[in-house]
Amino acid sequence: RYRVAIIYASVTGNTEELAEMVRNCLKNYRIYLEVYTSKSFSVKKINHFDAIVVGTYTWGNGEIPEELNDLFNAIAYEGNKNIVTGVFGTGDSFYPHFCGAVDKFRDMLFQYTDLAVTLKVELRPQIQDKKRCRKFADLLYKRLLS
Ligand code: FMN
Repeated sequence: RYRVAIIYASVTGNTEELAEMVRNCLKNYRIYLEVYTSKSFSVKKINHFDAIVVGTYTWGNGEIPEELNDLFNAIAYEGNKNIVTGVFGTGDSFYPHFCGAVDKFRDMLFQYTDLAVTLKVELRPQIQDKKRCRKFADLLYKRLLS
């Protein structure tokens, strides 16, 4: 079984809810799944996983949250093309850089890992986002198999 980690940061709970949705969808696959907040995850463990899924909100002017900087830098530094990755996030389209942190992770993960999938959600995830989460999980798993 593949080892998969979801690592997320959330202040007001939107990204946490989305992480829960993604977790529920990934449960349907034959994987070992572990869920961490950015604070509970040690970046030394990155290479213990076959896939890493990052969940992020967006701060400032399209910025990555402070508490995800270590993870961002560690993944870029390790540069492991064998690790399958995905990134999901919540944001507010009121801001000029909607889910800017997802874009920043996407560009880095594409360069340094085997990026499989991304997902952006407006604020709190809704029922209709479940379908998008299922697709997210499916694309991630398919990349693990390929
Ligand atoms: N959302 C964006 O899409 N782009 C932004 O640039 C952005 N900047 C923000 C700046 C501040 C000061 C605050 C309070 C929110 C900002 N947001 C932005 C919205 C949050 O990313 C959004 O509310 C998110 O769902 C919060 O996630 P959380 O509930 O997991 O903490």
